[in-house]
Amino acid sequence: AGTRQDLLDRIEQHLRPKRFAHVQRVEQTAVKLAQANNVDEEKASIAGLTHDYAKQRPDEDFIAAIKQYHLDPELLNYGNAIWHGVVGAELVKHELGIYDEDILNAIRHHTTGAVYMSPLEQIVYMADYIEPGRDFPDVDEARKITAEDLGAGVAFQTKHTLAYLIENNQKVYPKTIDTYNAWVPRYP
Ligand code: DGI
Ligand code: FE
Ligand code: FE
Ligand code: FE
Repeated sequence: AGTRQDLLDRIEQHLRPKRFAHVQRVEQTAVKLAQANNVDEEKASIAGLTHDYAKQRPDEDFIAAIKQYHLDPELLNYGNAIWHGVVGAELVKHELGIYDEDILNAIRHHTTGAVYMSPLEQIVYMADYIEPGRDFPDVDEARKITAEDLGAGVAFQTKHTLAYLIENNQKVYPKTIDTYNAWVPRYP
């Protein structure tokens, strides 16, 4: 137990092959961003591999965890898109035995961002967005901005994600709006 291979095996057990390939690309991208930003590479590796650990769990597992771990009941009004990070971090903690709060916060905040994000949290948020398998119109611009300034990358993603949600009439999680207010006006 405790080896990298054990962790990979346990993650692979919970993910379909495409999702497992994604988390390995996020790991590689996160490690590169860690090197460039003086962040612990091992934490970047573990957080990248585990960020979507809970993505393919049934809704019932999240609902049970929200109750068991006394998370904000308001979460019950959302769904997998929000749960797999915020609630998923609790499953990573209790099932995989990862207790590092910086890693857990990186998982918690990887979808919505947060007002305060540590350098590791910013790295996982960005690695998920720009990993080499991502293909959307602005991704090359996002990669370039993130290579120059990690925080500017966070602002770029936050703005584009919120615009996308609004354009598609999707429900916006209030913390996503808080992230927008904290980050986007800082990088005009
Ligand atoms: O899990 P991934 O697909 O790798 O990526 P992710 O966890 O960053 O994003 C999952 C989805 O969540 C993505 O399509 C954008 C969406 N999302 C982000 N913020 C919000 C949101 N969806 C809703 N409904 N509300 C939000 O505030
Ligand atoms: Fe995710
Ligand atoms: Fe993301
Ligand atoms: Fe992801």
